[in-house]
Amino acid sequence: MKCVTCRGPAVIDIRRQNANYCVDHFFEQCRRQVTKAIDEWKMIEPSDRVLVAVSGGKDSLAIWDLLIELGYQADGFYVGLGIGEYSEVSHSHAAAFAESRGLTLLTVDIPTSYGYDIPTGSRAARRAPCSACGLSKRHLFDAAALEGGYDVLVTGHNLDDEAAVLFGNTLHWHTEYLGRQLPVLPARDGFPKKVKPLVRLTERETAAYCLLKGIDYLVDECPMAVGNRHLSYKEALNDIEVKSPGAKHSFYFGFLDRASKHFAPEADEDREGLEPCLTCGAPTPSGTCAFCRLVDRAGGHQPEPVPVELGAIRTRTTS
Ligand code: Q46
Ligand code: ZN
Ligand code: ZN
Repeated sequence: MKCVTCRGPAVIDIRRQNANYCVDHFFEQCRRQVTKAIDEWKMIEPSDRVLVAVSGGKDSLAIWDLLIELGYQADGFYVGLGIGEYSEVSHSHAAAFAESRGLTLLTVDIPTSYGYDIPTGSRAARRAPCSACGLSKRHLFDAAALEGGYDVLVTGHNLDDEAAVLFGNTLHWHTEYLGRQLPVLPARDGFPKKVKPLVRLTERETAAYCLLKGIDYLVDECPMAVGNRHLSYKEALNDIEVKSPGAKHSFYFGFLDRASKHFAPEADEDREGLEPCLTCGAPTPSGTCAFCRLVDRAGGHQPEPVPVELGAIRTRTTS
């Protein structure tokens, strides 16, 4: 197997491109794909302050590393979910990566700051763990980006993630979500700009990137992911991809090119008419936001205001 660029020994084959790469040209290929996504979708300006949502897994550490390599000024943000050993190990990977490169990792620990954890809190609130977890993370990511004055929030969603979400939303015709499934969501009142620069790379490629770069990431799946439909959609798409290399790419990018605009009006309607949450000030259709209601039902509490330099998020108040 030879590298398509230099004819040296290749370490990875990328079937959807019908190409093999040596280590250096694979790194170059990853940087090229991320740059292409950033340029094509105007994701990040060179002077932007970037906040990367970091879980300690391969995708978030790979995109943090790639953004630093590409010269962006990027801090990391980690949310402790209180999922036992899984959370402890994931935090140690995120912290070790930041330390090894002299980067800043902001951290909010939900049990410490909000008084609940995802396994018991989701049960108490009668929500599926991933639903409570996703809601908590989205709220805290947005708050951290806005309160830290960051220009853009980066998440590590890759092509497999986006194709699987698209598959699920199409299967059930969640049209209000289809209009929002874009690699860039612009900033608007109460929401930071959110971007997904890894959408041109698969999870096999982000894993290979970390392995070849010596980035130690959390390999284990979250124990709460068992039975998660998202994983079964990924498996279904992987089966299709084996028989038809490039299927995921054409499914997702074909949707962006040809279909997503048809669903945009419905998604816009969904985001209109928001007002500040009575408890935390985050945008919500009315009254108290879904996150504050979750905190309440999960038996938690709102955090005490603490200085930002201690790494926690201050409580916002409505004006
Ligand atoms: S961390 Fe949270 Fe995932 Fe675990 S509880 Fe579900 S959503 S599976 S990305
Ligand atoms: Zn090469
Ligand atoms: Zn709120």
